[in-house]
Amino acid sequence: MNAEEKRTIDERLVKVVPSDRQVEHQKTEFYAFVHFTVNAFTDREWGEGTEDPAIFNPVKFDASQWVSAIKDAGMKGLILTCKHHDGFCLWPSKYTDHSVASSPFKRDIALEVSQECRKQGIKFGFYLSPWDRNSKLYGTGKAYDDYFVSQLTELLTGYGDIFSVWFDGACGEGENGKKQYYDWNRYYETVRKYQPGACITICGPDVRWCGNEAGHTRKSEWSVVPARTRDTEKIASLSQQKDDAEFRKRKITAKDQDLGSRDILANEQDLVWYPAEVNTSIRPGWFWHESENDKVRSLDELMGIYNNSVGGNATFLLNIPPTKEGLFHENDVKRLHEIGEYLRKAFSVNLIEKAKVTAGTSIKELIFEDNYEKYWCGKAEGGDNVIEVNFEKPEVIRNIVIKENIKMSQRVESFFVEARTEDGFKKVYDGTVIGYKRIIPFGSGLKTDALRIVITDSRLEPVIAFLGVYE
Ligand code: FUL
Repeated sequence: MNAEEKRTIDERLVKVVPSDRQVEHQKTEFYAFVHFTVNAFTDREWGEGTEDPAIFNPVKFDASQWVSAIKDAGMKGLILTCKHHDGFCLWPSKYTDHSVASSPFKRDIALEVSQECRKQGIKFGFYLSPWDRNSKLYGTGKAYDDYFVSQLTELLTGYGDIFSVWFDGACGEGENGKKQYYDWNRYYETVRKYQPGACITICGPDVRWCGNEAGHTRKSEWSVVPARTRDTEKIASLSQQKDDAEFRKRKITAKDQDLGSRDILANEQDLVWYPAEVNTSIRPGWFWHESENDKVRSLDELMGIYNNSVGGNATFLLNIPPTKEGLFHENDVKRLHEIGEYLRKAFSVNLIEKAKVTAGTSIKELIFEDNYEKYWCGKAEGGDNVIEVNFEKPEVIRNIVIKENIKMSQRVESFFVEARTEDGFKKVYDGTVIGYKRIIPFGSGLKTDALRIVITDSRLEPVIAFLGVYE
């Protein structure tokens, strides 16, 4: 690719920018998934849909315990499984008896959680499984879609502002000959109508599944991707019902490693802003199992996922399953507290405050505050894009944070970081993309009195909104 071809492609790529709802969603960064249904009482991961609501009785349920614990972890949102594949509703839906209303517990869990979120300044969202193993209507086509849209509307209109509507792609193997082709567009219109600020996630146009449930992340996560990437989960959900020809010939899967490099996008006509969300559980299962109380993942592992997701141009959705009593288990609460402590310490003292920051001239004022109003814009034709940070005396650095102004697209393709040593500047990190945020951890610390961030390739001018260097 020569310089002119590159410029032509880049001009097209940087025109792709996020919607306001996508910017707000990305800023949520780290938020909780809460998987709760009859499964907590049956020790299962997928309920059958035949469970008696009488078994659902979380006697100690306390929304404030959940919300306080996730807030303590530094999370900014909560997504509740209001209906999982078993069809049991955590709210008293008018359209089915298979809900909390038929349980001895009776209370509207979705309402109590959404109200507590609002009270504590946490965004609320919900997971609503299209696959429903309880509903007699499932597999009947429009009648089921009507049912689904009615339930969706209840959740979109009765529970305040919703930041994420999470549509799951799983739908089993089309058991008992039941096949339901979801009317996705109708679902999307319903969400847009009642909650225009909500992102429609996974089987939806706003936020993309990262491709695994283990917490693995890509080295280079791009938010500008081919428009047809939006269909991969919808098509995959069909494939689970039948060996669909469209599915077999699809070229993009959520597992592909490169979704958005220049080479991949060069021949794509339609492009979209479609950022990734990394979803995984704090334990092996999505739902609570007594046998997993001692299998809560380590702080190290979870912070590794945090750094690679929030700090790798994605968001991080971490699941914490309540016990059958309706509380988060003490081992999970303890880990959430440790996460919060770690994050508060890791990102509290920004040494930039007392440094000189230059790129030719001083740019400190432009990249010190974490916002998109002030930013530093480099040069389009490489070479000169070096940000230099000088401290008065050597400092011990544990984390560097760099953010692009994503309102002007995702531009940086490659960069590296150098630190001054007794023998001059030495490379300490080799990076690819930045995007919303790049976190560069230095473990026990890097001692230096000067840093250089050298942007070696970018789509037109690199636009850096924030730089943080933390002790
Ligand atoms: C999957 C579901 O089948 C799991 O039970 C879980 O809800 C996970 C987040 O999505 O598709």
